[in-house]
Amino acid sequence: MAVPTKTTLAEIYPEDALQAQTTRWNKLLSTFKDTYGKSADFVSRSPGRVNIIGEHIDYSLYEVLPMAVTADVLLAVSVKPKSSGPSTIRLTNVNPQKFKSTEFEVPESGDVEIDSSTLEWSNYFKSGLLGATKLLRQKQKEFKQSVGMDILADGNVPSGGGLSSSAAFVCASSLAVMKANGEDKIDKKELVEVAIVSERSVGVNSGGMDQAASVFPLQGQALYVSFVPELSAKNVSFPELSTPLTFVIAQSFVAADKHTTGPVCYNLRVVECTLAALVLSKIFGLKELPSDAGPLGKSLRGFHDAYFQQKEGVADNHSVGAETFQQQLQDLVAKVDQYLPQEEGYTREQISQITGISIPQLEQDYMTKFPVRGERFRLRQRALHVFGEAIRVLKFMDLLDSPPAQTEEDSKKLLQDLGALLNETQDSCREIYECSCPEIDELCSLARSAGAYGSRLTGAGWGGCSVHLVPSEKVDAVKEKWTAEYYKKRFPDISEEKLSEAIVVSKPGSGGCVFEVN
Ligand code: NG1
Ligand code: MG
Repeated sequence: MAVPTKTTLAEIYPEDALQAQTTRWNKLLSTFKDTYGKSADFVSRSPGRVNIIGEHIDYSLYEVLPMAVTADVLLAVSVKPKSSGPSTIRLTNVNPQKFKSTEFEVPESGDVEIDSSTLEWSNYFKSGLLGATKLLRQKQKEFKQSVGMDILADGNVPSGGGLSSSAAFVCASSLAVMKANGEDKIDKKELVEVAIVSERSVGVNSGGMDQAASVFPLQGQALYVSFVPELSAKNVSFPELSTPLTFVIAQSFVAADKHTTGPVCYNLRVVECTLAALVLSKIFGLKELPSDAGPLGKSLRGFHDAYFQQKEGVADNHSVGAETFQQQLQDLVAKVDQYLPQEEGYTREQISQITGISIPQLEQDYMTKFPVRGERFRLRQRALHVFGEAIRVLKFMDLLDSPPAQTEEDSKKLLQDLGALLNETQDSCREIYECSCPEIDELCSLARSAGAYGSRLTGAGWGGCSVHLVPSEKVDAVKEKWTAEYYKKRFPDISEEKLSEAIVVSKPGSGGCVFEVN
């Protein structure tokens, strides 16, 4: 399916957001004119996302269930005529104090260089450019380098806030470059794949959920994303209930900057999961694990499928039914419990001994491109979380599929069951994946005490955002509780404006698009 081209804002945003968005877009287009002395040709747009369930399992290639939010990145673009020699890209932001204007040349080779040791907002554009350039080479025989572009960016997804501002920016960038270079029908799947790989060139060993959630969704629906046997996505409707399903998102205002914390947080988790897969395959005597589409080429899902194919005689584990798959996961939880007993983690020496791979080789293959720091790798805990979380996603999907609730009581029961799964995810993230933080834990307990059915961190964690399933009649009570006991206590000088940004009641939004300016 192709990324849609839209011509009115009503096709992009829900009704209650239209007025504010119209003001924002008008300002973007008029600032573009003031900055560059001409009109923009088009705007590429890609939203942030909130993950409903399936945390830290995308890079292990298990299914996840995010949804797009209304907040997004807009890139207003004017395309320069094709010329010989290097082409120039000018990049400015509606918030020039925070995001400095830059200008750079695309060399004739087409490949810009990215210095991933610095945290530069233009790096995210460059990574999108790099990815799109590769794709354009496949599509257009003669293609070498992108045309020049003048760009004005406006993003309102909070950065470091767990709503995936980075993926929104990278997707909007790749989309802008594709469109500027003459591609009018851009395949959604190709764009997502390009954006996933692109984001890794900024130094984060990203899964793939965020980019999928930024591109695929249709207005009003969540997105079930699968990574094997290949990337695919299914739009998911929420059941109609007498008390509508409402997700409330609350910022912790603890910035979780993956760029600096990567070696001990996000990237370390990716390595731990990969090492767990290697160790488990060795313990169970599997033949070489297949190289898969995961960030480090080997994954827990790869181990999972190989185990049942090689040991239990399943012909193709990708085609077993949901029920069998859930049983397999239960089985794997029990196996991890038995065969990976070390609570204190595994040293490099121990991992090397079990796998028969030398330490330098392990470091070279799994810890060099994205450096990590850590003496012990908590394989037991990480694998338990991943298999357990994959089970919760399946249970959540089952509940969404269950027959329509007949009575008020049925509705309530469904919401409670969904909420209980979210709470279990939070417990697992806090206790065994160790990716929560005291502030998020506090937001969750406050919400539950004010009537939320389920509360948890969303996104990478260690700060950022939280998501809560709240019955609509309790939304105000939950908001009041947070305001009084979290925001005003921790940030006594917080402005009303900041407070209004802190809490968002979000309906599922629509994915990326191109908007033609006429
Ligand atoms: P955030 O930090 O919210 O963008 C990250 C990863 C996801 C996924 C989640 C955890 C990137 C771009 N995104 O999300 O792929 O692994 O953490 O579920 O790295
Ligand atoms: Mg991100």
